[in-house]
Amino acid sequence: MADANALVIVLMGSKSDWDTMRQCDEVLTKFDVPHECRVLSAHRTPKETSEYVSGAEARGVEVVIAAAGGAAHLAGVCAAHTVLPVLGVPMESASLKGMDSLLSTVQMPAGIPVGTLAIGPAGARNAALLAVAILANRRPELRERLRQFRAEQSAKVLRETLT
Ligand code: RP5
Repeated sequence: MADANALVIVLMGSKSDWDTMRQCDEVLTKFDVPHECRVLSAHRTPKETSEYVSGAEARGVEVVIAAAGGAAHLAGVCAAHTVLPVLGVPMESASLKGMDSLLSTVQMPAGIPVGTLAIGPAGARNAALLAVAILANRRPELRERLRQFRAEQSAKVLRETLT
């Protein structure tokens, strides 16, 4: 999914993360945010990861989203290679239910920040929404769409009935 005009790049450490991260892709698509999703691993493809992230700013990317599970250092590695905002999404893991991913992603030493979202699907969707909010700082039409999304979400909750 390459997009020469991508404003957001979505990286994941393995194709096994895609089932969760497709939700991030769906939200960005819903907001018509040009983006691309790619599998790159901090430990399996370290050189390609550093090259890809290092070149992101020059090609116009504004936000990096990185998802990984287990000893999840992908977001931290991305943050080490760019000054763009990096949002980390901890993947739910088989052995520790994502607590390993969460702690690996969130516990960045001072100086190289990673904005860490919730474990799993909620984190995947919220990473996209937070990326939209960041982009919306300089794009009034996107901010309006974000307001509309929130209003629709509220209306849906208020329509709920319990039978
Ligand atoms: C991490 O290891 C990936 O982000 C994935 O969540 C986890 C397991 O990867 P696979 O063994 O399924 O490829 O690097």
